[in-house]
This record gives sequence, structure tokens and C-alpha cells, in this order.
Amino acid sequence: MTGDPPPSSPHDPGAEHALRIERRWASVAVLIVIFLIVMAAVAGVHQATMPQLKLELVDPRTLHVSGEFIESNLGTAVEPDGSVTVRAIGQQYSFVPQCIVVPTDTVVHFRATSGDVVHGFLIDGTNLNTMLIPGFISTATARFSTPIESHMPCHEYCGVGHEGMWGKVKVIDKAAFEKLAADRRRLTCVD
Ligand SMILES: [Cu+2]
Repeated sequence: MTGDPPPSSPHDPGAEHALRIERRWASVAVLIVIFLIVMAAVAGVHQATMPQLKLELVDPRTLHVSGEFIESNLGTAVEPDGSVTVRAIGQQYSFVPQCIVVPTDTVVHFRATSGDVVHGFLIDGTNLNTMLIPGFISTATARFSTPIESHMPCHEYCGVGHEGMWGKVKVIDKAAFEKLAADRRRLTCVD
């Protein structure tokens, strides 16, 4: 009989120790994955079953007749606190207004909804991206530091005319905007 078994033997105490440690760390990794899956499931169920924060409803059948989204109320308005609010509607197959104008260096609140089916509201080159769902008011807040001109395509398939549904957003210098806003209650850049 010779002494110790060769190093590769399964009875090598060093190899067994390494195997135990590997198994231990593998269980830690599996536990982390299980924890993340449970966390995602709980968060998903919670979000699906609880009312969303600041859920604002609107009747899509009377949008054009009364309330916040009547035609004369659409476009960009200056608020008493200096911020601006943009109100818009998405409908098959255009946005109203078709061209939105906002100032630089100003807090801009977007409030939009849909008059018919689900549409998308996205401003190219920014992280502003939301859905317009009939019956709900979608809100987003942004601040633009430089003047830009961006496209605003609908990004939710909304019917045969979807590909032609897009608007424009013009961010203009704050001083120029204030000049424009001086004698108008609602602004758009629709020619
Ligand atoms: Cu669309």
C-alpha cells in the first residue's frame, strides 16, 4: 500500500473541500435568482392590482365637447408659477396640436390623452415616452436645455394610418417663447 491517494481522486480532501465551497456559492447564486424572481412577481402583481398613483380619468366620448381637452384648451399654456403645460390629444391618425412649441430652461408638464384607441407619445432624442390610453390622462414632465426640433411619432400601432401619425415638437429660446406667449393664451407651431 502506498500513502495518500493521487490528487485527482474523489477522496482527495482538498478536492472535496473545493466542491463543498463551489456548491455553497452555487446555492447562494440560485437563492439570489429565486429572490429576484419572487420580487419581480410580487411587484408585478402589486402594480397590476393596485390603482396607479395620481390616476386621472377622462371620458373619451366627450373630449371635444367639454373639459380640459376641448380644442381651445390644447397647445402650450403658461402657468402662474412660470412653468408651462402642454395639452394634446392623439387620435386616428394625428396629434392635436400637430406641432407643439415649448421654451428652453422651463419645467414643461405634458398632459395628453387619446380620443379613440391606444396611441404612443414619444419625443425623438429625449427620454419622454408614454402611451395615450382612451379614458386616462397621461402626464410627463420635462425640461429642455437647448433649442431643438424633434419628431413626435406615434409608437403604438393604432390602425391602417399609424405610419403617417406623427407630430413635431419645437423647443425654442425662452425669451422668444415669452414674446410669443405675451398676447396668446395657448400656443402651437401649427402653420
Ligand atoms: Cu399609431
